[in-house]
Amino acid sequence: MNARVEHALNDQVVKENSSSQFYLAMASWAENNGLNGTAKFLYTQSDEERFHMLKLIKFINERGGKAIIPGLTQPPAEFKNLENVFELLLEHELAVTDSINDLVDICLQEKDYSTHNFVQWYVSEQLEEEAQARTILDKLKLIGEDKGGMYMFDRDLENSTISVSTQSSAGQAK
Ligand code: OFO
Repeated sequence: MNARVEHALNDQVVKENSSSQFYLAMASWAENNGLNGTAKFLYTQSDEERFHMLKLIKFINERGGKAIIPGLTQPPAEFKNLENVFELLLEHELAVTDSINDLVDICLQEKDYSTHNFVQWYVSEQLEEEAQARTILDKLKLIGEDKGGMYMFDRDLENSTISVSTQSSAGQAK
């Protein structure tokens, strides 16, 4: 495997790992603040990010590279409020998108078209996740301080079809 591509893929492993830990911390915070639907959604998101990491690890190893398993970084334990959680989540996703775009660029520069093809799955995933985070943030802005609205939001997120899209992408991964 091309060394520069291998290095970039391993960098992406680190990022997916940190996404998983970050969303796990958000899920735990939500659970401790009575937002069980949001917690369920974020626990699923965290699992999803771990799955993204595993998909990269397997790809690197199957292509003759060597996947490096990263250590865990301590994510924050406290968040200001739910809006702040999803603002941070969107900000994080935007940074991951930049990193995926860099990866695409490196694949093209190195003429590694099969990795380029593999990475397209992550390009679509990022589009979906950014759109999802923006939709949730818009809803939270509408709700503002309305406690009844927040109750409904949390209940809706628990039953959200958003988890359907994450399951279907997990299904593609094996
Ligand atoms: Fe890994 O999908 Fe976003 O970060």
